[in-house]
Amino acid sequence: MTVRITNTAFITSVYKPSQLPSSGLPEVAFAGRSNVGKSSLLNRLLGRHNLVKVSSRPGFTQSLNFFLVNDSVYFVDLPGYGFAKAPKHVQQKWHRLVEGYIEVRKSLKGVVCIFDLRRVPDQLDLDLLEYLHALDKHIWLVLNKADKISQPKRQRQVQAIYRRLPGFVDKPLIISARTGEGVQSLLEAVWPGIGKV
Ligand SMILES: Nc1nc2c(ncn2[C@@H]2O[C@H](COP(=O)(O)OP(=O)(O)O)[C@@H](O)[C@H]2O)c(=O)[nH]1
Ligand SMILES: [Mg+2]
Repeated sequence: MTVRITNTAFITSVYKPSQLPSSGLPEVAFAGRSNVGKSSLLNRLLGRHNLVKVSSRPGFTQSLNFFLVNDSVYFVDLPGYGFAKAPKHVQQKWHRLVEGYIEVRKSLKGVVCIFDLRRVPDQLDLDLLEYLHALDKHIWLVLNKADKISQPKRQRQVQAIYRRLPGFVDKPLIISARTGEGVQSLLEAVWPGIGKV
């Protein structure tokens, strides 16, 4: 199945759960550590450079950004987690906002979790996967920045990451938001899980 994104539009930014738009459409959220390439991936998926702002203050942007895709699905950009320099109140706000969305949103079909192919997942990454699994949300795991690793090293790194992943996670897709590698495969993995096109 070839999935083609024909139109996209920015809909709204949500700063607290009470601002969530009413939704009759299925949603897919995108989660990742600050700097993992979430905005770059979304821009590439949506085929629009800079539709999703690349933040100059990583870890401080605390909003859910809703994009309407093909008039049928919302892609929701979640604020990045794990930015060490973010003050405690910012981290608490992250939890309130993200959990207040994920835990109540019936139309949220699943979450694309973006990890860095060069890093072995740590406890914070694993906590995210466990949290989503406990809430019965589908997880599509992708390993980004593949272009930064030479082919011979890749397989070893992929194995090291696999070993850390819980059994409920499907085989991750290897992608590069920079070169576009794997991005169409991600779209085609996600689409059937959303419902109608
Ligand atoms: N080499 C490489 N760099 C990337 C890739 N994806 C993102 N980046 C870079 O990583 C940095 C953070 O990207 P950004 O999309 O802002 O990350 P976010 O904080 O997760 O939204 C930027 O300098 C991007 O250009 C990728 O696949 N390969
Ligand atoms: Mg970003």
